[in-house]
Amino acid sequence: MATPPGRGAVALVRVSGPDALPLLLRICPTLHAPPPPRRQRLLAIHHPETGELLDRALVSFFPGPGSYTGEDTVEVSTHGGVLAPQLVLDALLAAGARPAEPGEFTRRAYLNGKLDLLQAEAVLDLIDGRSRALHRAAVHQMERGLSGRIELLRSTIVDTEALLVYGIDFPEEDEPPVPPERIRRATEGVLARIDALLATAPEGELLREGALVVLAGRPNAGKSSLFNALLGTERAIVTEVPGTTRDALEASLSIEGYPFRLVDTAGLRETADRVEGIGIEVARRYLDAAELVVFCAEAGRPLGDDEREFLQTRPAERTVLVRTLADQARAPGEGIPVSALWGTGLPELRSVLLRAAFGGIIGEPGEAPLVTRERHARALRAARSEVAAFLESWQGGLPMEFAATHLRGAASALEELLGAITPDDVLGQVFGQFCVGK
Ligand SMILES: Nc1nc2c(ncn2[C@@H]2O[C@H](COP(=O)(O)OP(=O)(O)OP(=O)(O)O)[C@@H](O)[C@H]2O)c(=O)[nH]1
Ligand SMILES: [Mg+2]
Repeated sequence: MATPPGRGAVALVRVSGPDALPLLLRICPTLHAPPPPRRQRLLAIHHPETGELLDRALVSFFPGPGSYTGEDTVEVSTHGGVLAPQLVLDALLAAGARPAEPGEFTRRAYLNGKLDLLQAEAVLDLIDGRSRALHRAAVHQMERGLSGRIELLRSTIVDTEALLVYGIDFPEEDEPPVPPERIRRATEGVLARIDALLATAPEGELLREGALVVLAGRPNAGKSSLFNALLGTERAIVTEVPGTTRDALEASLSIEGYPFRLVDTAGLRETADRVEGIGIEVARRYLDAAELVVFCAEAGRPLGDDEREFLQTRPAERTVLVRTLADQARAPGEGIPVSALWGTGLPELRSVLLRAAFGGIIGEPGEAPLVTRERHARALRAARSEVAAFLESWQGGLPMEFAATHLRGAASALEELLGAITPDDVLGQVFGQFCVGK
């Protein structure tokens, strides 16, 4: 089943494999010959054993290898809802099909060379992504943006290796066939390009989960009001009673298409109240995990010792001081003045958060490839350390044969990234995240 269950105009059931066409013929008794490829036909679908009419559906046949999976594929667009698609699926199973595993269609496409592993992951991001920024990165990656870069790096490394091996095989040549300068330049260029890709990894990976932004400060500082103002809805309870928020509240927020997870927390103070104390513990755990902390202090009053200490113990580049209730103060003091009541200062705060969380990659997606998964970063780091090890042993005068093995190591790390040689458990991990039917 390629579409989610539930009420809808149409649902799509797909079959892939060498028996796709015979199975179709079994559930469409009015069809006596293969239908013309890649054309839709309206056909009656019957149960192969009982003969019961189940639906009238649009059916198309995609012969391999020109299909998504590279195999013969049949698509049946039934009426939507719960029953029609399920009964058509049951009919196909009765005719001899078996249910697909999660991600099996894309896995087969990958195994049949229709896309590489980076593209397969991009398909997953396109389906699961909730932010425009991740969508742009996924579309770019599906068009082989990252794959192209990785292939270029790999071929530079393999070419360099070939030059060295040539030198090893024909040592008696007077003229050294490989100018050392050329090797040095090529490998240093590879290092620089790997570093540029790796530099996008921390922010690229945030595109998937969203950057965790935690609102913190004393009770009554206006955290919940700011939370609501940023979200544009009255999610959190706001009162003039200090200690109103007890539990942490989390919500998704998009700033110019970049994903954030915004968290409102209990005000920080010494308390004898057991419930409030637990809430403050929860707040501290969020603070430890936060990408960014927005520290709220009312405008127009000097910061207290507790507040100064908080600010001093946190990394400055990941902490934003805002002065809340700015509509009530003439001189707000250090920090970004905001008024949740009037909405003033919110555009400035949004833009500071956007730059702090995604500054390194803003404007990049669509043009430059991004590293969006830990798997990619790991492979790139492995390739980088092999290339660095090569340079070191080569310049240190170690035997060529020995130095060259590092280049082989770097090339295979990149091949694994593309999925050219990939252990089964990696494949299981990648495709296990897919929904059934993709
Ligand atoms: N005038 C004005 N009042 C505000 C503003 N923001 C919050 N307040 C008031 O300040 C009081 C406290 O606001 P909350 O948002 O509940 O503060 P909090 O930091 O979440 O408080 P706790 O949950 O107790 O930690 C409420 O009476 C709000 O109406 C603002 O921008 N302007
Ligand atoms: Mg609150």
